[in-house]
Formats: sequence, C-alpha cells, structure tokens
Amino acid sequence: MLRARSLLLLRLAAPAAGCGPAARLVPARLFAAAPPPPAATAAAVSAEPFINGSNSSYVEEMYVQWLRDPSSVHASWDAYFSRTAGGAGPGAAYMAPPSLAAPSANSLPVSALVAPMVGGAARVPGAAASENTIADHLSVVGVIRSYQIRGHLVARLDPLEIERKPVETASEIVVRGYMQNFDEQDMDTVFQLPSSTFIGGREKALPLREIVNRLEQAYCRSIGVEYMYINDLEQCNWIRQKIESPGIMQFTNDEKRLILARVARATGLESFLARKFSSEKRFGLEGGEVLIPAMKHIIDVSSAMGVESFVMGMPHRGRLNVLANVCRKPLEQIFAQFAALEVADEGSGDVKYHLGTYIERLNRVTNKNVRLAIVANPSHLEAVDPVVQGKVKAEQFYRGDSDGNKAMSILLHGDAAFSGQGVVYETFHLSDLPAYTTHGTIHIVVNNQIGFTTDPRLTRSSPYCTDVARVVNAPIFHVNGDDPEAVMHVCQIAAEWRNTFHKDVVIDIVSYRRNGHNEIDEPMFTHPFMYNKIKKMPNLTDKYSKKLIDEGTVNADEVKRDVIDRYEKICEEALEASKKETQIYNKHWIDSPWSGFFEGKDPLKMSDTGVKEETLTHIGKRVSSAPPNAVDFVIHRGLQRVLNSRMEMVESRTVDWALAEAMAFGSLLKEGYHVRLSGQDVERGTFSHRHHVMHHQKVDMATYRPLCYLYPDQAQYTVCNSSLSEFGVLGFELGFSLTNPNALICWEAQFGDFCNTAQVIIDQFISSGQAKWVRQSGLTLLLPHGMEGMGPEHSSARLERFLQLCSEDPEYFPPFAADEFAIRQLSECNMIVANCSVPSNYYHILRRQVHMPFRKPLILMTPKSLLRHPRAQSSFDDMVEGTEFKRVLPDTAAAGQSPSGVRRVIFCSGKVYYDLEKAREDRGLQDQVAIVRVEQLSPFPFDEVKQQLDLYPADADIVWAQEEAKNNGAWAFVEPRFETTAAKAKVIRYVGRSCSASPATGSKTAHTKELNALLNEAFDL
Ligand SMILES: Cc1ncc(C[n+]2csc(CCOP(=O)(O)OP(=O)(O)O)c2C)c(N)n1
Ligand SMILES: [Mg+2]
Repeated sequence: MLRARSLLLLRLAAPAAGCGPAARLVPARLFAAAPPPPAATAAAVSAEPFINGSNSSYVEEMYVQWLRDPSSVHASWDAYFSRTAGGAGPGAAYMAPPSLAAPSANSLPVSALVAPMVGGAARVPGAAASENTIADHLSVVGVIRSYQIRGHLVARLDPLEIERKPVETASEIVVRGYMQNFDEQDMDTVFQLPSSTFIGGREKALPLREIVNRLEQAYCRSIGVEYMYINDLEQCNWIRQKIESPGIMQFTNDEKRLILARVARATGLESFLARKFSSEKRFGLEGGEVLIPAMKHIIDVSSAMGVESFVMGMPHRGRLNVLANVCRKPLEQIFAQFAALEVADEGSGDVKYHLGTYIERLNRVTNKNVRLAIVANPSHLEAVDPVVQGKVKAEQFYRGDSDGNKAMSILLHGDAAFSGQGVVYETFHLSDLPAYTTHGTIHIVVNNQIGFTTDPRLTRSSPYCTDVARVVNAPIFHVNGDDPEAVMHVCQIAAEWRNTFHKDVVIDIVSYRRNGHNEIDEPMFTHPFMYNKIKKMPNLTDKYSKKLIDEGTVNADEVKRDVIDRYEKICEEALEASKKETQIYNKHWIDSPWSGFFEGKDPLKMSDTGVKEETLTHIGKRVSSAPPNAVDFVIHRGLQRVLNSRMEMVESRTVDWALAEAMAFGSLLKEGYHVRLSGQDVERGTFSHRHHVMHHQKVDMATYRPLCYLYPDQAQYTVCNSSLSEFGVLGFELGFSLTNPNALICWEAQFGDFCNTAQVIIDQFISSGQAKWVRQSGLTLLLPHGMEGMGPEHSSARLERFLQLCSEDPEYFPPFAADEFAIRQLSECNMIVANCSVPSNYYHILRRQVHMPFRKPLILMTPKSLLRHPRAQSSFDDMVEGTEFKRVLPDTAAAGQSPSGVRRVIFCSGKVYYDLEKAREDRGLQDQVAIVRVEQLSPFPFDEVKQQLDLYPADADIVWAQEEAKNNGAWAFVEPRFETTAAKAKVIRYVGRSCSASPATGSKTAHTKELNALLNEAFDL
C-alpha cells in the first residue's frame, strides 16, 4: 500500500527537466503534453483520504488522462485535479460527502469523485451519492484491478492439475476483500466500467455478475498474464485489450485444422522416433509438443508483418522436433544422425541435440521467404542466449534494420534453466541498450514443471520460473500447454507485441514431460505422484482432435487419414532414404554459412597488413584532433593535452598503443570492414588511454567519435560501453562475429581476470566452436594483463588457461615450408594467443584478423603500464606497406648483432621484456645476454624460435623468464615446445616467481622484491 502511494507521489512530483531519481521513474512522454503540476499537488493528492494503495493507480490513470486532455475525464475529476493543480492544500481538494445537508453552491459533492453510476443506486445529477455507493464503485474498480494483477494466480495453467499453491479460494487469492461489500443482490447491479478495462467491448456498463464472469474468462482460464508492473500505460492498455475484449480468442475452422495438423506432426515425430530409436537419447518433447505449432504461429505472424530472418536459440528438449517441423530440416538428415555413420568432412562434431542449422524456405502461410537459423549450443543451458542476440543484432546492423523489423530472435528455455542461470538475467539486461538491443525477443519457456529430477519447489525461490523477465518490464503469458488455441492466442499477442513495441515478451507454456529427463531415464524414482498423473494424460493430438471432432470442425476419418497417417508415411519414407546414406556431413549443420567468403580464395594467402604512410598519418591526425568543424565543441583540458601529444607523435612518425590501435581500426574501416569494440568502459578505455568518444564539456550527451569520420565512404565504427556483464556481453560479441566475417569484432575486459565470469563462452564456444560446429569466428579478446603490484586481482588474464585450450601438439614440429609456415599453422589452429610487446605488432595482429583467408578467435594479453611506457612505441616504419606481424622479436642489442659472445638467451613474452631490458642495461650485459620475445605464443612459432636457438652458441644458457608465477603464465606451454624445437638437445630453464595459489601478491613491497629477485636470477651469469 505504502509503495503504491509513494509511487504516485513521485510521479506527480517529477520535475519537468527529467533529472534526479524521481524523474527516472517517469517516462519522458508522460509529461510531454502538459506541464507538471506543482510539487504541492503531489502532497495534496497523496494526502487525500480516499486514496489508498488499491485505488491509487486508478486515480493515477485518471490524472494522466487529465494531463493529456482535461475533457477526456469526468467533470468531477477535472474539477478535482484543477483544484489540486491550482494549489489546494493537502486534503483540501477532496470534499467529504455532505451526508446531511445539500452541498453549498461552491462545494464539489464527493459523488463527483467517482464515475457516474448506471442502474442500482443511480446518481441523480447534482445529488450526492451515498458513501456506500462510492465504496461500491471503488470496490468494482478494485475487483477489476485485482483480476488484472492477480488473475494469473488462479488461472488453470497446469495440464496435470497438480495444485501447487496454498489452498485458498480463488476469491481470496485474487479479489481479496473487494467483494466483501457485495451480496447476491448486488451481483445484478450495473456498474459503469472504468477506462482501465476492455471487458465491456462496446458496453460501457455491466452487471457485477457479468463483470466478474468476463474477468474470470479473460484472466483465469488457460491463460494467466502478468503485465501490470509495466510502467507504460499504452503498453498496459494494449495487453488489456488483447486479453479482455469479448470474443478475442476465436479461431476459424481452417485455423483450427492448421493447429491440429501441426500438433499432429509434433506428436507424430516424437512417437515415430520413440518407436524406431527406442534406446537412443533424444530429449523428446512429449508433453510439450504444442511448442511446435506455437513457434510456427509466431513465425507466421511475424513473417506477415515483415520479418524475414529468425535466429533461434534453444536447449536440448524438443530440438529434433524443432529442426524437423519448424525449420523443415530434411528428415533423412535428422534420422541419419541416429545411425553410426562416418563423418565425411572436417570437425569433431557434436551430439545431435546440440547441432545448429540454417535454412531458407517458403513460409506456406504467408507465401514469403523466411530464413531460419538455430544456433548450435553446448550442453550449458542458456549460454547460447547472448550469442543468439549478438547474431541477430549483427544481421540487423548489416541490413540497416534499425528497428528490428526484418530480423528477430526467438529464445527457448527450460523452466529450471530459465530461473537458475544468471546469463538469462545478463541477456535481459542487454535487451534495451542501444548498441545491444535486438528490438524485442520472444522467449518461450517449455515449462514441464521439472528440471532433470528436481521439483520446481526446490529449484527456485521465485513464484514463477519466468520472474527474471520482470526486470525489463516484459509481459509474461503463462498458458496451459494442453490448450493449443490458448497457446496460439498468446503467440499471436507476443508476435504483435514485439512488432508494436519492439520489446521482449515471454510465453510460459505450462506442460509436462512424459518420459524421464531422457528416454532411458526412470522418472518414477523421484516423481511418483506427478508421473502417475502423467501416465493417464492423453497425447495432445488425441485430446485436441477429440475437441475438434466433438465440436464438428473435423471428423475422425479425416484426422487419421489426412493428418496422422500421412505424416507417418512421410517419416517412413525419410527413414528409408536415410538408410541409404553412408556418411554424414558436419557442414550440413552449420548455423552461420558465409556464402562467398571462402569461395575462390587461396586458403594460404594473406593480404598485406601494412598500409600506406599517408593512411597512417591521416588517421593519426584525425584521432589527435577535436571535431573538425565544431568550434564550439568544448573539450576537457586534460584530453586536449592527450590529443596534443598524440599529434606530436604522429608528426614524428611514432605510435603508442592507443595510436596503433586507432590506426588498425581506422585502416580497416577505410578498407570497408566494420569494426566493433564492446566491453566495460571501452569508449574512454579503463586506463584512460583510448578516448574514442570525446564528450562536450558543456552539453550533455554531445559526443564526437573521430574514428567514425575518417573517410566519407568508410565502414561503420561502433564503440560501445557495455553493461557490467562478461558472460552476456562476450557471448553477444561472439554472436555478432558469426554473422559476417568481414569485420573486426573486439571484446575488451575491464581487467583480464574478469573474463573468467564468461568462462563458458571461452570454453564451450570460442575454443571449440569450429571443431564442434564447423563454425568460424574472428572474435578478438583484449585482456589487460600484467603484474604491476595491483594485487591478486587486476593482474592476470589467466594466460595459462587460454594456452591450455589451444589444440596444437607440443611435441610436433610442423613440417611446413618456410614461406607457408605461419599461415598453415594459423589455418590449423583452434585459436590464436598472443602477448605483444610493441604497438606495431598490436596493429598488425588486429589487421591480420581480417586479412587472413579464414577466421580464428584471437586472445590478446594487452598492456596497462605499457600504454604509456616511453619505450613501448613503434615507428611508422614498422607499420607501412611491406611490414607484417612479427611472431618473434629477436634481440635488438649488441647480443643480437654479434651472437657468438652470448652466454645466455632469455626468451620471454609481453611486458616483462621491458623490465629485463632495463635490468640488462643496468648490469651492462647487452653483449652477453640476448633477450628474445615470443609475441605469438600459440600457434607456437617453432620455426622462428629454432632460428633464434640456432643463432646463439650451442653452450649458451637458455632460459624462459616470466613475471607470472611458475604454475601460471606461458611456462607450462612453452617448455615442451622448446624441447621439441631443440629436438631435446637443449634444456630450457625457468626463471621467475615460484608457484603460487594466488595470481599475485597483495603487497606492493613484496611485488617489487619478487620482481628484483626475478631480474637478479635472469642475469646471474
Ligand atoms: C549450465 C548447466 N548446468 C547443468 C546442466 C545439466 N542439465 C541438463 S538438463 C538439466 C535440467 C534442465 O531442466 P529444464 O531447464 O527445466 O529443462 P527440461 O530438461 O526440463 O526441458 C540439467 C540440470 C546443464 N545442461 N547445463
Ligand atoms: Mg523443465
């Protein structure tokens, strides 16, 4: 009560400028048509005795309508709001009912505060209504709102009819005390309907009995809808109208036949598979087969409204049925997956219920072409959600589909996973962010009321498995899965909702799981009560066809002959055809084909990553300047200093890290490749070095993005600060990278160690996606990494874990020709891991991502202190045409010039090089100790490391120095590879910190001590 009341107060008190927390509660549009009332109005209204938690929303609606158009509300409300807006003090605008005397000429009768009554105690104009009449009317409003808010709690959603709620009467749960005022006689009293309901249709007033009856019909049968938390009145009314309007859920006979045919295919396929492959796991849909007509209906409706491409993500349950009956994947290809056939092409493959697909076909209902993709996914439930969103976003981006009218996502969920997995929440929070929105996702939960063996009462704390969707104000439609017409109705609403408001919506299909978790699992061990009920459930085709036969829509023969037997025949023929297959092809299951990308390309030819000097200069100058024509754009003085020093560097043909990155991005944009950089605070850069978005110091939200204005015909640059999520955002960017290979898609972690909250995306998608699903991705991860005395966190991007995920054999020196060595290694690897020490190499490796004739994920350890290290700079000479990425950087001092006198060769990678280099200088050992940098760790540059080993005397001491602890960093990865390179003729020794449970010490002093020890050991000749 208190909360409802204070919300009203906040809304009425919101300042026009829209600042401060109160303003955030109010959609900007709300006050656009009328000036806000003085703050006193709020106090006046909230103090009125007739306002309480239950009717405050009603009053609020009246108020909003009055703001828009004072004549649209009853004169009494107009008078009331005018008085409050005119300054009537708290409680003064409301006039108590003059029960004994007639109102004086100037006073407003309280009856004016409620809508005029019809029938019953009808109000005589000018006469005062009794207190009882007012209370009755407020109760009717309360009853209506109760159904709208709580009707779903008693809706008949569960086909099994297992009562999981406390045993209260429906009336207690829904209407609570609002009906107490009424007795049986009152049920025939006619009440005027408030504008907040559509149950009347054309009628403006109804008897109470009919009001309750219609509310029951709308809210308490097979559909339970949750939407009253939506702040936008237009959206609320839209849903009310779709749910409450009398007769809104009616289907023609043809529509019913179509539903039946689709239901029959869904049940037919499951029973066919059950009979033919009885001992195979397939995670059947039995009990939830209505999913198939539901998805098809959504696709029909959306296709009719212009959507051409549907990208879907789903778990294991019912996947084969979706592939067969929604995507129309050839049945023989599906059946062939059950046979133990050899794989004829690349990849190690995946189990059949994880595979993706991509199909273009004619939608028979709309007669339009549609493209359907199911994104391949790992077993990890819900992990595919952000990937789907990123893929759709990319489709929308490349099509210029700025409102999501052409491409959309459909996400399927299990009830346990939807409520249990945090990535669901992370994905919802991307749904309304400009750089991440897909303009509305339709979520469908196949809510079989169980998760493996666990009862919902024990898997979640929220009442519904769908409550997570409330955070984005998504409407949620719970629907009984055994009522196909109700399911189709909510699918219709959901598709129209997305098309109208471009926001997420959830359909919760309450169903059951006829078998165990899979077909060979015994459900009676844990759920005897539920499964005794399930055993008695007829299958959906039988149930729905009986209904249609009973009502005369179809006859029994027709159902058997034209629907059931016909589909059985199709399945039989496909099974016969599948038996003729001798091999299966992983490529048949690719979800993101890149037509035209691989064709006609030399798979070992890489285009140049160096560019003309004038390009470097042009980009360098642009990113060192304020907006060219905006003299009024006020730049922060500190930023101006950054720009000035950038300009000096450009003029002296030098780059630091930020400039190198800008030149890599800018030159790719010039060549027509889209570049997208996403992650937390990437616009400025965590370390304040990037500044890709400049902010006007005097005008809010006025920004300038120099990389967007390099060339008139350049590709589009997107740089976007993300939500504070790693799992969701990394998954999203991976998805984005799948749509089009001609782009550089980068995700940057705030600090490298945060990437472990996105571990599933790294393990299950990035490192293994190509092997499992023949799907490539050039996604680039930028992971700030380095021991800088900042404590255990913020130090390590866990280089060792990425290296461990690389599939390269440490004991195999590839026998490739010298000129093809690097590119062949790249083409065969599963991902690239590098730790560059110079900006020019960073620039080249970014450009190489797009210039390779294939795509591989790139994991880059990126610097923190090196961003500003005076020695970590490169010359244009290392970036112009003819230059390229250097996998190994040989020694640059006297040792490298005259190797014969070298007594020790230190191999290292990344930032520690600068510490070693300085320590060598301090000790005057430039001629005796060589320092060689391995810039690309994986694929390991066996060839170039061998050249380096061969360069120095055979008895030179070979060490690997790293700043990470011995059990971390690259040591475990490089050691066997050095052995292989040296054919075991040389031993490489470790120099560095000892093993540690924590990535770094929390003490600055200990850090410095450890570093000094490392350096002393490295040079203790
Ligand atoms: C992240 C994750 N944790 C655990 C599992 C193991 N697992 C597979 S299915 C399942 C139950 C899923 O229940 P629900 O989401 O309701 O889907 P249903 O199988 O009932 O359709 C579990 C726990 C998994 N696949 N993914
Ligand atoms: Mg379940």
